[in-house]
Amino acid sequence: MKGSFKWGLLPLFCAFPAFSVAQECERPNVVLIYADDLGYGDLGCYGAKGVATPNADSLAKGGLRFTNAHSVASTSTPSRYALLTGEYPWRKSGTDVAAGDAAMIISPSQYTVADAFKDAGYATAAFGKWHLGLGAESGRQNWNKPLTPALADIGFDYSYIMAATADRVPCVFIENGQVANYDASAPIYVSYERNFDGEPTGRDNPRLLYNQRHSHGHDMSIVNGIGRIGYMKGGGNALWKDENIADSITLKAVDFIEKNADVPFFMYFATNDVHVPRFPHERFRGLSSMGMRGDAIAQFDWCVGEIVRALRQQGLLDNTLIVLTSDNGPVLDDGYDDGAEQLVGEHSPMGGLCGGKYSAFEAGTRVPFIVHWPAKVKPSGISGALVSQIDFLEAMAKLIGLNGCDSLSSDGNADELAVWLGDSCGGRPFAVEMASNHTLSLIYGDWKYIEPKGGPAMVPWGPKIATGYSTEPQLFKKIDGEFDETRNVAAENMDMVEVAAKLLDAIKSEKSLWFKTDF
Ligand code: NG6
Ligand code: CA
Repeated sequence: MKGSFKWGLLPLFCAFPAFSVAQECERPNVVLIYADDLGYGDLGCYGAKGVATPNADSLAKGGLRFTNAHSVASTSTPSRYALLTGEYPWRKSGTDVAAGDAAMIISPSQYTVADAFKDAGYATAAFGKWHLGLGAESGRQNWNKPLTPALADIGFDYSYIMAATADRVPCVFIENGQVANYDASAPIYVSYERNFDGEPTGRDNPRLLYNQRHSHGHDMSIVNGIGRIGYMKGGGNALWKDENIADSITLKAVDFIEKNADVPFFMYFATNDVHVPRFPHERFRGLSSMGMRGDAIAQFDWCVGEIVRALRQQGLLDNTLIVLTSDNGPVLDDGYDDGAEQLVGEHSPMGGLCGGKYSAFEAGTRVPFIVHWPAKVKPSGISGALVSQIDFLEAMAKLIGLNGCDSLSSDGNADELAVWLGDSCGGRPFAVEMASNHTLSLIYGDWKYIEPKGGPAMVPWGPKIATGYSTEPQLFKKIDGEFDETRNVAAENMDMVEVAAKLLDAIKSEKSLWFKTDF
């Protein structure tokens, strides 16, 4: 049985008694703009150098910008899983970075944020990067037929997505569970085990990599002159061109906004930018001083601008809640020779923090987080409150008048909505994050604890990123408002290590702990 939310006392109205009657009558649209690998320092309003992001900056100027917001993991699949379900990814096996032929990771019986919006009468849609699997059985999908289960089974009325990532096959868009623009003359076959006879690979045919060469991995099938992870055959006219991905998903999203202007809607808009392969459209080339990675940030910002423009054109901007954030922290060389390392210059994608994508250190999960809703959220706000994407489902359910979880307990907390909207500056007492080897970190007040688990000090397969892994407990203290992750103070503060370890154990063992403990 799928879980559901109980209706609040005023199901048709917003859950805020402070609202004016006019606002109560009209629940907001919700647009989640979910960037990929966009670092804490990658937007102008977070101090970016070498690239301008006027559209994201103007959302920050017109809304509330958070400086201590976290994704739930430092890689994509687990972060997305947590955001959509409200459950920590480490509670469920199979939520690590998914292959392009992974079966659907969120079970149709699980309650998702899309289900919540649907229950509240919203139109729902997902665009762009999915990376949470499709179909019933890994590696057994027939890509030439409708795939089930797909996004319609977890609450999305409409979807136009990439099955996994741009660097993983199959390199086609999936619209409502079927390959978009399907080309019957080129049936699609996918394998993550072996190549198909006669198909070139990046490993054996480097001269066919005319658009971008790999630096590590990404040497299997070649699509659009770029090597990928995994093998595929066919696709024909349905194959995407990397330089058009941002345009394709944005056009579909704008179309959705226009078609649903008269009903409340929830839109999950997950960009490929700024994930690898970074191959922005020609018109963005050279807009930054940082080569492809910076230009991909400019392209991301263009997408933001187009969505805002469409909302404004439809007269919807005032009563649309936009949340702009990222699935995990940044990486420079993530497997392609795109000049990211060489051209980064003065820019700090990590915003000066330690670590990056994959890491247990702060830059792994500290992400940009901007909330914009002119009808409700005051402009030009900056909040240092500790917030986490784990609360998205609960906060959204509260926003739309669903009140309390019926049959599922969640790791999120609905009351955080007040923080997200700037009505409270409290924030979470703690946040838990997962690094790529499943090391958990706990932020608790002025302390950050990284549990002892062990692992290499640097990401071992290519990216030059410190992992934060250790066999010893690590404890970092906030100094001048920021954790000093260069100095492990565990030995001098064993009492605090004990408190943090105990709290983390308690969180691991009980979902509803939040409601039972007085922090
Ligand atoms: C890694 C890929 C990397 C990226 C990452 C997932 C290699 C060598 N590296 O395995 O390029 O795809 O997985 O990134 O294959 S995420 O943002 O979707 O989690
Ligand atoms: Ca990512």
